[in-house]
Amino acid sequence: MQCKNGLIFVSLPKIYLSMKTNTSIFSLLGIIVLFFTPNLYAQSCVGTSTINITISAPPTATITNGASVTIPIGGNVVLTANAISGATYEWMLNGTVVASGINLNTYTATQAGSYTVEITNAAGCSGISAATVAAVPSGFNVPFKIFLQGAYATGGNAMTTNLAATAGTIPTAQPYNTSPWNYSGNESLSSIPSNMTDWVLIEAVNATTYSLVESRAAVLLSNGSVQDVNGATGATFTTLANGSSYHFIIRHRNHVAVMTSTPITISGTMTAYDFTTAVTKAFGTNQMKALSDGRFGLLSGDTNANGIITVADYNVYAGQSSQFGYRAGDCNLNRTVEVADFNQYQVNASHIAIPQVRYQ
Ligand SMILES: [Ca+2]
Ligand SMILES: [Ca+2]
Repeated sequence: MQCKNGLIFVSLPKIYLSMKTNTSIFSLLGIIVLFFTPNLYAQSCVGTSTINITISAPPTATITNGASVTIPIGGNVVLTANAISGATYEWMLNGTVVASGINLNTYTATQAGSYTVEITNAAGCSGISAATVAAVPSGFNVPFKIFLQGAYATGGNAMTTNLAATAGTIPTAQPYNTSPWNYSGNESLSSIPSNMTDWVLIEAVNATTYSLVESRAAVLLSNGSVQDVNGATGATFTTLANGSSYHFIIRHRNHVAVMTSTPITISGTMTAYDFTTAVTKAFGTNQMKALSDGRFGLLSGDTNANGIITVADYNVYAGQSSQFGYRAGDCNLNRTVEVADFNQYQVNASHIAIPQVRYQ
């Protein structure tokens, strides 16, 4: 028996030879001929010898996870190869064997790199899979669910995407690089997702002193989910400590900022902190608006984003009245500054945010 992808070396008796030249071994004939000597055919044949060569196809080796996977920090991804009973599996990371054994068709990957698996079947033939490249993000993805009152127009557990619907309205670069945020992060998008409601700015703060630790601008999707510009679910923070706890502040251009009512412990596999389920999910008293269907969202109308809804916010609105586009005075995020925006400001006027999130 010989594997199809191997070479056959035949020791030829000096004078007696008969070759079976069927199709399946014909391609090997060229190799064999190299052993011939010119005077071989001149000798008399007095017998025959038959070599039976069985060509066995190598096993197919496939890592079913696909060409790439992402391993959460501190977590793992189980890679799975096609199962062949009795076969031996050899898992490799960047070409170095990291695990091997019979029927070992899974491997728990914890490190970044290029994974392949070589499968050797019971006949001794082997095949090597295409690589699965595993990446480990350079930070923690902290997920949230957030609704904005102004964009929660019709309920249904989803916000509007009116800004994204008109190309060029939502900037591709994060917009929090001006006062009062003055956040200089370079988060940007190559294109605006059609299900994007707007940008939000998320801050991790010390769990006891509330001092700022790290900021990240991220994409707020219409379903309330926060998505990092790198595509991860959640906002990616790179300096937070695994196992440590932080409060998180959620800021939006013209809504009142909120903070998590409890600290969140950082890990590689975090579940979303859902602000929408109860007003108490926001630190302080009545810091969110009851929406039309029992959910909760950030209060609209803080057009200067300082954490207090006053006449100063009205003045921003009035100064942009009838304007179109990406405007602070567009409290309901429909791309037009109009009376409906004033109405949102008016019902929330005099609201005061907790001191931890206010700019004054
Ligand atoms: Ca204000
Ligand atoms: Ca509007």
